[in-house]
Amino acid sequence: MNPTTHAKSPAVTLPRPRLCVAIAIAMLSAACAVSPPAVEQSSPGNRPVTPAPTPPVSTNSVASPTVTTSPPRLVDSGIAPAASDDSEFANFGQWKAVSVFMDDMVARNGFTRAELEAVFNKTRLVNSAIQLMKPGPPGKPKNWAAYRARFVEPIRIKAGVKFWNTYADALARAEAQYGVPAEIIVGIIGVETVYGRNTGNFRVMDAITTLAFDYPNTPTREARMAFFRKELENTLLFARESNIDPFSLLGSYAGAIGWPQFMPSSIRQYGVDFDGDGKIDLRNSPIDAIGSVAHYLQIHGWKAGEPIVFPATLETDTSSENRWQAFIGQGLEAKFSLDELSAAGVVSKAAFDGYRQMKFGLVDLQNGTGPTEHWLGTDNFFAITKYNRSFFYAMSVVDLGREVRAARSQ
Ligand SMILES: [Ca+2]
Repeated sequence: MNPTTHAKSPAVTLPRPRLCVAIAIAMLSAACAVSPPAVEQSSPGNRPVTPAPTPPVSTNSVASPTVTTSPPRLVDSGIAPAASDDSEFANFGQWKAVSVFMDDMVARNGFTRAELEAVFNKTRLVNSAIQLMKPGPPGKPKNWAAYRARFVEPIRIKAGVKFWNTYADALARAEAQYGVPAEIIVGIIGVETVYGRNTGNFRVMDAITTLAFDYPNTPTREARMAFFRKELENTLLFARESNIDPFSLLGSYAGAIGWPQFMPSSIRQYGVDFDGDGKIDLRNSPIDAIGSVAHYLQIHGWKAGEPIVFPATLETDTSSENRWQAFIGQGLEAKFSLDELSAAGVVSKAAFDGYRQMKFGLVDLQNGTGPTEHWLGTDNFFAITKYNRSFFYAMSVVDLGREVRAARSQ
């Protein structure tokens, strides 16, 4: 989900609404990507409108302690990071759509109009966020080998070994608690941000507000703006719940935050205070990032101890009549039995040897003009695609994690 990472990524294999940045287009990702489920936490907005029963009126002049039960307000620290250089004042507070949004936040979440106007009058429009969301030029054919080479390479592997050694205890604890292997957590954080190196320096308020109200003119513009307005709501709620200045949040051009590039809604739903300091901070706490990634995958279907993906070949002779083609592009889930796959000409000896009862999905990794690779993905493989809706992404995570583990054991 890292904007930087994604922006550079080659074509992705699936159409995506993305999680994070990924969204973007080109690529995008996680935690981001996932469209946020309904917010489950109780928020001030869900509190009863009726105030608590009024205590008996005191006849003396001592102030009643109950007078201080005002709802939490957004923090204005006055020391928020500077906006990015390519941003500009856009007077968002005067935009009609922003005004409608503010009214909605007042009605549903208990913000005051005044505090929201104060925020949007300081929010800036990020030109590069708009540019980066525009579709790229007609692409070359998707190329798994080229994509993989960007993410599974010596610099990232070396950084992964260092990361694993530094945070071995937290990784082991996350694996024990959530059932997600350390190497998968290591793979995701490496692909996302090269272990915290590329987390982005855009003010999240600026980036998300820009995309929520001035998304480029693409076929999916309305849906994308709705997505970012939901993220904007979550940004404001997260800041208020965490008692932090919303402008203190920094992230990618798409608003993805920290080492794992979580969108604000994902932080609120899946973020974990894994270092126990009382707050979820995915930008400054790699340990919180580790716990949050593992929790995210667990919630999205990771099954402890089960395999992830198996190499497969296809029978393209006349006897199978290429019936395997019916299993291409069948969504991001493992829903086919080995029996029905093999009847259609999909061969995977490793899967047949030990996992006859599992369900699989057929994964195709196109290699430009070269031959396409095929694999059988399990629920665990598809859990990774919930982080970023791309076969290329998920396979890169698996491969990087495995390479880091191998390098670490040498
Ligand atoms: Ca923490």
